[in-house]
Amino acid sequence: MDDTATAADGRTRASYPADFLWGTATASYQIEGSAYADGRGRSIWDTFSHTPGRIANDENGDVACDHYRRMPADVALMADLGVNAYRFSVSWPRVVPTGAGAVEPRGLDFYDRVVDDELLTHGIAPVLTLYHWDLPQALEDNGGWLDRETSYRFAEYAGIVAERLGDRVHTWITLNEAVVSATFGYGFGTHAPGQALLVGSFRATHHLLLGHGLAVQTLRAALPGARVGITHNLSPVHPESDSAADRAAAEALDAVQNRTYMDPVLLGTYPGPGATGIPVDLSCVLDGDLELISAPLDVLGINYYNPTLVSAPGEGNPLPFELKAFPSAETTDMGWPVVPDGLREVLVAQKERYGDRLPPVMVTESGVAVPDVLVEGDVPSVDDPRRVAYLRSHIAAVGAAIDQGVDVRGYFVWSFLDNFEWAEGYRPRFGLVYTDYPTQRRIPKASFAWYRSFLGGTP
Ligand code: IFM
Repeated sequence: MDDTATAADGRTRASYPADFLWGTATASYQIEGSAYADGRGRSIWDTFSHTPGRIANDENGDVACDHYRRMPADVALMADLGVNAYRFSVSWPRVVPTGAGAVEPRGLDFYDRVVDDELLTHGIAPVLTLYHWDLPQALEDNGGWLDRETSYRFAEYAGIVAERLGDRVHTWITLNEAVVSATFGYGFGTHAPGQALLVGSFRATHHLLLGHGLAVQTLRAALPGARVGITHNLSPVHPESDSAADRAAAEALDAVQNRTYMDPVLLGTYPGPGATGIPVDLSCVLDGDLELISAPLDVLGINYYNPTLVSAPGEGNPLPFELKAFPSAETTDMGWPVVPDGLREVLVAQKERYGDRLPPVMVTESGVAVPDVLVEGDVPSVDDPRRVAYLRSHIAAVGAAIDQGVDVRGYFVWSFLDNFEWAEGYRPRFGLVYTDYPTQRRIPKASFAWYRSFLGGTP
């Protein structure tokens, strides 16, 4: 093995549990394209991205990485990478075009081919996310996640996918990052469906989590042996100083962005206005909801990108905290600080906070956007040493968390391919594989070679 194909602290793949899942991750709207193919319905991201001014350069996911048509070759490349797991999401409007009622068999056929013909044939475990933000537009037209009925439609859709793919999926993830769906989609309006309700977005938060609970119930009934979980995006929150006011601000933001999603799932409670300092209307939480939402899980997915720094609010700020720039030597193309130890910290913090209620954990996303440059030549190449360093340091952080007693079972690099980065469009490149959008060529980057080598292949 290449000497440098170790984590930053010298760990090798063999330093991690033998059955550890080493994977990579994508999401349907970000890579598939073929937005009008095979009976696929509209999603809120089709509408949003076709609304002028919403996405950088008015880009959209109509074509994206053309993965819907190139899927077998993409999975073959993934097999060459040497991963033993792949996290992808199913597009709800591809399977149930209007979100309820008629099922589109060609949509299910596609995911059946992904799982059976390609992933399992190559010995790659399918980790399937049911909802990575592409809500059918027809459901949004009836209120979207602000409407309780959407939670029930989500559970029905989960049952449809379970019936078709059930026994072959290694791990089911209900929702990806409910905090982002609710906060950016319904709170600030910078993501689809573009509603800026601020504190009123809590209805979306609750109905997303209720949808999770109902989907877990459906999956358990349909697939008694299934491994089921949810993925949250967590960020450790640091106070700017040790003052009581700054520490209180950090606790408030931690309650808003982390505990509002973790507590209901693991403890069956919301932190509430006393902890968040924000007057949330909890009237949408009905009797029995939290019991459903907190049904035991087999796995908890954690996506980590960066920590957050806050101080007490300044004059005129109505919030109980004020965001500050986190000091770091390096900032990504998303403007995020690079702080590898934050991954260890956030994993250990969950163990400390939730104890035995925390199920085994998987890092379902970890990765970095850097300004990659394609060098043409006999063999086109992309040298991305910053991504290699990022992966080495974050994989080491996972090892350190395991040393501290956290039961981590997997690590998934975000992302396999450069893809549609939501409101930022195609500029940020997160992939191990460079997507040359005009030609749809795939060019494995130096980080692909590094990960391949770490996983035991030749660089
Ligand atoms: O691209 C996104 C992904 O869809 C969800 N988690 C964060 C990634 C980077 O922003």
